[in-house]
Amino acid sequence: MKYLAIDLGSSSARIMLAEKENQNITLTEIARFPHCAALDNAGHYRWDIDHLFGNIVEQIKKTIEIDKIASIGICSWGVDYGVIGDDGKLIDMPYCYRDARGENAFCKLHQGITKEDLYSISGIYPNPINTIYQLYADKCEGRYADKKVKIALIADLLAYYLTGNIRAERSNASTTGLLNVTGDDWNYDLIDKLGLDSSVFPQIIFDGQAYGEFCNVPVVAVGTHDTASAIYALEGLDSKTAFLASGSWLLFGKVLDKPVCDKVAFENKYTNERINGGRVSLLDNINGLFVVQRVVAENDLNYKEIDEHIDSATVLGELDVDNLMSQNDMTGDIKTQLGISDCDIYDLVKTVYFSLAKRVVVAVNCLQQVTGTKIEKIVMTGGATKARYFVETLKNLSKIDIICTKSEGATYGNALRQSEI
Ligand code: LFR
Repeated sequence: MKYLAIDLGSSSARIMLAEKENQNITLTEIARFPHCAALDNAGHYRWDIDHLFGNIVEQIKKTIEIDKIASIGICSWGVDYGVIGDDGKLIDMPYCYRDARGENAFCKLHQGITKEDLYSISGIYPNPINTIYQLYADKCEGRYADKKVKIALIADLLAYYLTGNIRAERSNASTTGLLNVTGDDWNYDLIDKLGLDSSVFPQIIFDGQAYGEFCNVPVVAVGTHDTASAIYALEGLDSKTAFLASGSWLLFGKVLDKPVCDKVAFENKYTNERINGGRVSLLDNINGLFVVQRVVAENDLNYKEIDEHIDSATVLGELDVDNLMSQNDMTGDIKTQLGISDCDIYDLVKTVYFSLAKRVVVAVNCLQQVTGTKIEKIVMTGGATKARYFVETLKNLSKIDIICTKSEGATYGNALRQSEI
């Protein structure tokens, strides 16, 4: 059987053909599109979704003409959404969660409800990137006040483009911060309390259900949040084993049956997202390879050269990686944190990897406190599995066994879920 797994990451989107034979899944890359958010005329970061989806749909059409495909599954980065008008069209291009409007709305929203209360209602740690703040910003700006609209998170939006049906798969919907803590539906009390329009939220569906069809091929819901699919691909996640799903972010945590939203979890900033089958990933959302990607782009570096220089480079100090979010001068921000005006660029890159590893070690200690269980193993997936120095440093600093698995974890988990339907 063959499946199409579409994995929309926030720095690159991939389409892979997955083939299952004797319980083994092999992935063949059909297309990959690097992309990024860009400033609009009003100075806001938005995604050029029409362009990205146009390319993807073209590739899907080509593939299903040639191969017999059993189903199509889509996963994407979380929290961002498109707003669809009653003519069925996107009202405008989706905002990027890195845009400053989330921060502004965060302050306003918490004038009316405390972070602690919000956390106990949804289990989601209050993070300015979350959809709840973006929707609150929409409300305050009157963005679609006079229109009848629906919202669709990015994976659901592509599924809508393909099938004409607007749904919200649970795992990605949990990243909005607007689901019940039980994870089964939107929390309409919270939605009302915030003054949001409850009619914009689509029907919730679960992984394994279908959105509809595209050219007679079923479009099925996998864990549509890329983190959920990445975790689904991992084996051996027992009570002493944590996961580290890496990409633009480092998602470090544990899989549980129920959310933990007590004081200790709140103080340690652990969030309870939903994954396949309604289980919970209790995780810390740590800034990740985005920092390295920005430095690479700004200094015209490449990863092969980084790998060649990194052993002889020097760590210049420890960075506060949680505060490295710049989209246009990451290198400058790092130097400012280090209190230097000039340095060897490979020293700077090594310092970033070192600081990211240190930050994960902090998260390990916090997770142990939150769950009361010692972590003995970390199973890693995603791009950082290829960053040799990062993995070695994490191993040395944490003194924990690190198992590196697939670098394309989300795509694999997406295909795996399809193959079980
Ligand atoms: C990873 C991820 C994280 C989410 C961030 C923004 O790709 O989906 O889980 O916090 O991107 O959506």
